[in-house]
Amino acid sequence: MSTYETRLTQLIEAQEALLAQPNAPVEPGNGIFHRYQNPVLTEKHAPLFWSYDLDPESNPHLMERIGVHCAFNAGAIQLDGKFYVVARVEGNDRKSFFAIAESPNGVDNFRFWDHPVTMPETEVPDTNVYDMRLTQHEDGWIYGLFCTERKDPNAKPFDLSSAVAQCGIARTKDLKTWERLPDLKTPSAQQRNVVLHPEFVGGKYALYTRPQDGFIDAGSGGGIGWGLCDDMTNAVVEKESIIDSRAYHTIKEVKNGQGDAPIKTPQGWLHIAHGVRGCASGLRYVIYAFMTSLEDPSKLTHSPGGFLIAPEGDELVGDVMNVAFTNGTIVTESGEVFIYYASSDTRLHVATSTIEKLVDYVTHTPADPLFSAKCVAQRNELIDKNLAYMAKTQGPLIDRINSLRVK
Ligand code: M1P
Repeated sequence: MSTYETRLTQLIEAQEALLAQPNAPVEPGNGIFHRYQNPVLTEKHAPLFWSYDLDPESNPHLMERIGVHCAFNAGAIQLDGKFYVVARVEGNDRKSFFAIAESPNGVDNFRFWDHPVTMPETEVPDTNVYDMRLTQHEDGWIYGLFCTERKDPNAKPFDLSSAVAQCGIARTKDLKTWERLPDLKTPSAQQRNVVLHPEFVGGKYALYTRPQDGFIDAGSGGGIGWGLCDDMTNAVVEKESIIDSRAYHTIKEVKNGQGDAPIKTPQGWLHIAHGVRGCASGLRYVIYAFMTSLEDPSKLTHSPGGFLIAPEGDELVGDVMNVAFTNGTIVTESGEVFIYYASSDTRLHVATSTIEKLVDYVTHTPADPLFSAKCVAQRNELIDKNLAYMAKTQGPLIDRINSLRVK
């Protein structure tokens, strides 16, 4: 066999095995959601014909020509019973693009479509596009809101890092053909993590924003914002108000951002978001949840303390360490919730739960008391409740818990 044939056989076999690999929940989990054994999407899921020239005449060593580096932060949607994610795929050249992958069950067997998304541009070319949120709006369109990043026109001559982030907007009916609309205009210098609410509010489109002064720093901005606009074909938010603020010494001290569009539940709009804090190893990104009112989606009603999902194990390592980030969820008719989250800007995972469990979590997890002494008091309240319950209850399981205690 030639080098070409040997390598092609190895590559095909490795990819076939990866794509066919079943995924299973990791037990026992924490009762709120289940993690899964394997990521659902990685750079190795990219079709071989995206990276290799498969013609032995022009590529006798079967070398990669245009490498795919990672596949992560994905928007998500269910259409006709199938699960689709629109992933942020990054080439070896650092540029991201969008690509759709589909799965029959949402947890494994994700396969990319043959071509990435061809996203039309506005008059100002996007240097980089990423983190699309898909919203099936009641106006009949599926909107994709994403970050469009361009070089800062005011950067000093040798500053090749300063950038401006804004919200790009596109819409589609089938995920195949996309109509690009003008970028969102807001009072803020920069925007990232903008998400469209799925319903009209008072006859207007409603948007979750994330005002920020600089490309990385929220500065005087930050918090999850809220604004209304008349027309998505020329989207302008004139006034932003903050519905979920940053707070000192919490998981969202430095910045936060809405994940996917909120989920409508009988108790309120359930939001899954990300929060960022600083630490000695840099920024730490975790996923958290909160709830807003059905009557007024901009009114915070429940704010459980701490994170819902934090990066752990292999998830901690990647291109940008210590990151759990989400911009895609799918809710099935039966109330199952698929939270697509990426780890360390490298790969995509799924966590599954149900509306019932997440509402229970959001409505029964106490808020962050903000001070250590108050956290101890909060925990002691739970401990005392449990010890009282264990004292008055008998049975083999309670006996086993008791056997684990210091006597
Ligand atoms: O690198 C971590 C994340 O950083 C950005 O998120 P935020 O705007 O909250 O800082 C985004 O670039 C995101 O894609 C990335 O995962």
